[in-house]
Amino acid sequence: MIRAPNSDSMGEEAFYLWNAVCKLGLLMRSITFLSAAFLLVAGFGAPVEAAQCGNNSGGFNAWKAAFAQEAANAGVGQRGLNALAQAQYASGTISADRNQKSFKYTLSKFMQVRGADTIVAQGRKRKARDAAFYQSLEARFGVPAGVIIAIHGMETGFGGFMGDSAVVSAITTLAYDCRRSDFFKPHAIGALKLVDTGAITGSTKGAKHGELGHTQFLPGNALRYGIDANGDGRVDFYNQADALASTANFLRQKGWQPGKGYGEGQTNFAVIKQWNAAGVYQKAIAIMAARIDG
Ligand SMILES: [Ca+2]
Repeated sequence: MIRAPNSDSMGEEAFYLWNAVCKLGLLMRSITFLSAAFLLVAGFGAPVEAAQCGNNSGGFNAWKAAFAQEAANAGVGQRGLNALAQAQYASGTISADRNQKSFKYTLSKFMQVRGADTIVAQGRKRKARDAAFYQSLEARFGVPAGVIIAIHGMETGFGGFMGDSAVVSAITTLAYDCRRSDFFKPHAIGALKLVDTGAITGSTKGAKHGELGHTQFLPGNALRYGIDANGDGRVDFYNQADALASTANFLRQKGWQPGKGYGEGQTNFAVIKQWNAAGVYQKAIAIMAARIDG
């Protein structure tokens, strides 16, 4: 049977779709309301309107139905659309987003708080232990080991903690939330396309803003810069080789110049700025990288 949607969460658009679903009820017995809504939107040419953002969970289901049309138009396939249908409003992501603290530390305080000395010490060991791998990254992308290792250490403690929020739910919730919808929508589309390719599933976990894997790529960047470095045919941001090669690829595509310096004021420092917008973060990466490479 088709389950009636929760009236509390039904917007005008969802109501329209629900009526249409009821008319087609005999056809739709075995599928859920949302799947039916997606089929109508994607398959039967229902009117297209931009998905309406919201500031709480109330409009999320109606938004998902409308966003499915935008996603389909952007090339998202059935697996991605199914993951969207199953996405849950991520309250934890929204409270984290509302309470985000800006980087107000001085550089030395920031480096202390983030454990820069430990990252450098561990990073030097990692570089020595896996020298051939980091040399292959530099040969292919031009980015020295220290930069990749410093980012890896800073983002997840070398893969020690990669997050516990469902990526598709987190990123679609941020795309729905009115605050920064335009910024997150392309990443939501990216996440759904990653589901299409098999790089992630609807239940893959990441950080609060949907960042993925060892170096915490936002999904749109993951889709664009992802590399299958271990040759298993799949881009997997939870595989260290894939994630680090993808990070080097990101930096190269953003203009990294092999052989040029990356310290503050040098050519490649501008590329480090593309990785993270916070000034203290950028400087900390450059300093730690030089200590790892030195
Ligand atoms: Ca792979």
